[in-house]
Amino acid sequence: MKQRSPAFVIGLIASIILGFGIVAGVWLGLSSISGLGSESGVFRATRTGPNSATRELATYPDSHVCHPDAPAEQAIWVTYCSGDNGLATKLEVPPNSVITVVLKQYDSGTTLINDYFGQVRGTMGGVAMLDGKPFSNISDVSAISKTTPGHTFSSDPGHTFTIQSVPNEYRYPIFVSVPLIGVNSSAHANVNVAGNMYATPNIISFQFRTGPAGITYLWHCYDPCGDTQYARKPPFGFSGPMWTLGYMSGTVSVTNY
Ligand SMILES: [Cu+2]
Repeated sequence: MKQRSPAFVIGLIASIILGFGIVAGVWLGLSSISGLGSESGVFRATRTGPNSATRELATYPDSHVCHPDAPAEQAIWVTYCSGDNGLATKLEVPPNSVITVVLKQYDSGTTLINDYFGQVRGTMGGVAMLDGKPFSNISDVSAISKTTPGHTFSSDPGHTFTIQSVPNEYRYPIFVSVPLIGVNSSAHANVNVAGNMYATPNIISFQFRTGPAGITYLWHCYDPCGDTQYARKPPFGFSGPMWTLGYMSGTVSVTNY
């Protein structure tokens, strides 16, 4: 057997150690992705016809329902959920369709910083429905409160559901924004969702149209709801859950399925 130089042997050992390091690194990386797997669950709107689909969403004043394993700091974060249990991080909707969003809003109101987001924008008919009654601006809500016995609303939204194009995406721009009217902060917590008690949610629905497949949009909240603990003014209200995927932001992908 040919004699190898000490440098060769050292190099060989170093390569083996480096190789193990890379394998371990990749494995750890993949493990952390699988750990985040529940964070990145894709939720498709349910097809209701050749050119229509519907998606149920919910917004909660904490993350108990959709992030039951969240550490204490995140457990109090406001959250969007898909229906009553799934995460709303990555939504998918079919192309060239009318999408009906039905949203249960369990949270109380937070004053908007920018009145622009008090207006319903980009929906079909320029309106959204609040417990079955149309509104186009948060200023319409007091009149709806008067004609809805036993259910008063906050004069502020709890969140906004806003869909917009991502930077540098010039195809089929979508801008949809709906102020999600808050529940009255004095309302009784009388609804049990997965062992957590909340006030009766406001049911908010609206419709928008999608264009071609293959485009991903952002959804985001523009009500400064992010500082659940201290209710401080911005920038704190735009921190924490506001910039965390699966809490107050995510994506909407137009996909063939
Ligand atoms: Cu919000």
